[in-house]
Amino acid sequence: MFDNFPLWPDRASTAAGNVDALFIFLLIVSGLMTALIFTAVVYFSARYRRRRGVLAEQIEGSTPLELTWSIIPLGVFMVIFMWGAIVYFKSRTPPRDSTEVYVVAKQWMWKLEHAEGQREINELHVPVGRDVKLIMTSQDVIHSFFVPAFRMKQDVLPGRYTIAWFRATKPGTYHLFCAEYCGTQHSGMIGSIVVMEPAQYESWMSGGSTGPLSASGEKIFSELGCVTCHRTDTQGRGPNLQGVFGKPVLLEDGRTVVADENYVRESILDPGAKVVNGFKPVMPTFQGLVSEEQLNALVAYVKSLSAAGQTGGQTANPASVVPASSKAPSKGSSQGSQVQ
Ligand code: HEC
Ligand SMILES: [Cu+2]
Repeated sequence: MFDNFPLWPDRASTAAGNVDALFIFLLIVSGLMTALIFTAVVYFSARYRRRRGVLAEQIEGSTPLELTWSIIPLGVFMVIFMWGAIVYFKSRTPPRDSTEVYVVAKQWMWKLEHAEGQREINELHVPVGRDVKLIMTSQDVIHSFFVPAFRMKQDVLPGRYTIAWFRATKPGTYHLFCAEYCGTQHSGMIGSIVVMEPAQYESWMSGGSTGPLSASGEKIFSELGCVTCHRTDTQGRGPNLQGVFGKPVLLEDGRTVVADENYVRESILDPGAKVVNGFKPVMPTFQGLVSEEQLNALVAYVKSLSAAGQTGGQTANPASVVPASSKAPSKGSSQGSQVQ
């Protein structure tokens, strides 16, 4: 009977079960509360209805009663809060070593670019069981990347990166929607996520790549003259970018920031916003000179300069919800020369 009327979308990611469990819990708690209130309303209206000759008794309050109805809800709300926070932080923190996909949204399509080089439009192929990190930005207005089967929805904003991630658990084809009204053809801004068995995915991957994104980034890096200042020794006018990504950077004004995707992006578009300690603010802005795709390639390239040995790139703070501090990579070489 419910074949054409599913109560839930497919559960096809590791997050789906967690989100649903919390949702069902909220439903049960609200349902019980509603039932309790309704029963009380009906019972009290019968039991204490107005009767001839009976005067209402004045009650001065009851400490035990008030404590009870304060403490029990507090407990319930703390459970909801903790549970919600756990599910939220899990969904906000891409695991290290995720496969990376750059997403550029525009009216009215999704452009997807795998770090390995494959480009797709309105379709994203991913393997089952692998963590996939999405590094997303918009070329025009605000969009939102929504995959109901993964219980994943993240706004995609112009001028910055937002991060999302998922691990698909079931092969299949799932809907991708834009969930933020973005103009007349918003409803047509749809696509699909194709989840494949690893072997199938490998053979899909081997077809038609133009080489890794970081390689195109390297090309742009020399074409735009970044190499003249950012050399691989200490003689350049700008910092050596090797090992910078994912590490804390000490700034001129004494602040320390983690070099995540948004930091690299800002360094290119608005170099004066965060000046690296010990350097002059001589870097020109590249605002208007690079497309979103080129920016993604440059970010991928800068990231690849830190990838040797270990992937340093997985520490970006999604949507800047967590202060950077202790999340910085902790292994051996993390104390770069720019850190005190
Ligand atoms: C005229 C020299 C010059 C050019 C050209 C230049 N930069 Fe820079 N860059 C600098 C300097 C100086 C700094 C450090 C001061 C600052 O943060 O503004 C810097 C900082 C950076 C940072 C932050 C580095 C860190 O250690 O935190 C990144 C990333 C960066 N540049 C990328 C680029 C890219 C990509 C290009 C090419 C599109 C480029 N730069 C072109 C001089 C340059
Ligand atoms: Cu949209």
